[in-house]
Amino acid sequence: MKAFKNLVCSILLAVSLPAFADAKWDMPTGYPISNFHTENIQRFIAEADKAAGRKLKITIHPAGSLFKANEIKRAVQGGQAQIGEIIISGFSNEDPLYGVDSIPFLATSYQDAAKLWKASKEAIDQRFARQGMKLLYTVPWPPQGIFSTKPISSVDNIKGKKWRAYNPQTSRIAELVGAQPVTIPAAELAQALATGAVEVFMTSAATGYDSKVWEQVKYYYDVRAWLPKNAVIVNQQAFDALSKTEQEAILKAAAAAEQRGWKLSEEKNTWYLDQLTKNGMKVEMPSPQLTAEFRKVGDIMIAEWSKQSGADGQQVLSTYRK
Ligand code: PCA
Repeated sequence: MKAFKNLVCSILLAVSLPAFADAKWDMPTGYPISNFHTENIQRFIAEADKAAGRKLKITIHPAGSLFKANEIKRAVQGGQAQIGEIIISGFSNEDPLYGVDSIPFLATSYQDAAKLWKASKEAIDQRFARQGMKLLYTVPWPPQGIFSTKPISSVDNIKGKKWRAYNPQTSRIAELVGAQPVTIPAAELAQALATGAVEVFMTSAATGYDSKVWEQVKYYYDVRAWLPKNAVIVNQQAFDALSKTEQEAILKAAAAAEQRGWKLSEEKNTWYLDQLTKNGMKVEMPSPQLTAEFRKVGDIMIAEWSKQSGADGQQVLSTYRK
């Protein structure tokens, strides 16, 4: 009897859902469905919908399937997608403030990344607001290291190599170390490796795992140079069109997703690193020389950023360093 009742309930629910769902949103993301960011988003969606009384139907479109990663911000701004996930630093050509979390060796631990986010949140919120969007929450990627098909003990080993970049900072690093940068979204990394278009790149163990890079790439240097953040952003008009209950449901689910996501990123990083080893990769600390050379790159980039980012940037740096 209970099973029958449940069945009737779910049929009724299934039939009645579309009629009650007063917001149907599309949510493009750039990363695969099993990535920890995407899993976190799926929980965010489920919680927001539940708290809104099943009135928010948000459909996730992962791995650049609806919009490519670099198109998502504009799609949300223009309302082609109501909500989406982006990597903030991917847009630092628009405004240097978007790139603060991707300056090498400015913030290299979860604790410092959180401190930097606290120091930069207001300025970054303002920038999205000026563009007609609202930032709902951020979650960092695990610390960024160097993946390479060949062993690397100094910057000399990287010179002239095909270097995959995912934001302006990773392109700039390539220039500074004399590699050849080519921008490739995460969703296309495995393919680029398979065709030999990429020999070396910086990213997290998470993306290394997602892209099964061990098929071509044998070395990972755990440099921990920065923790770039993804942000979930919403079109402000779409948000304003919701009822108060729905808005509150989204904000509450977003706050929970931010907390959960930061923890998940840190906890899963160890697991991701283990998977690299298990799949035959050498996971090592960088040599002292490589570390020193990359630190120099970081110093140059901090100086460049300080200049480009003006008074707001100075403010962020001084608050962060306090
Ligand atoms: N993965 C994403 C961004 C940073 C990361 O760890 C990528 O490689 O595109």
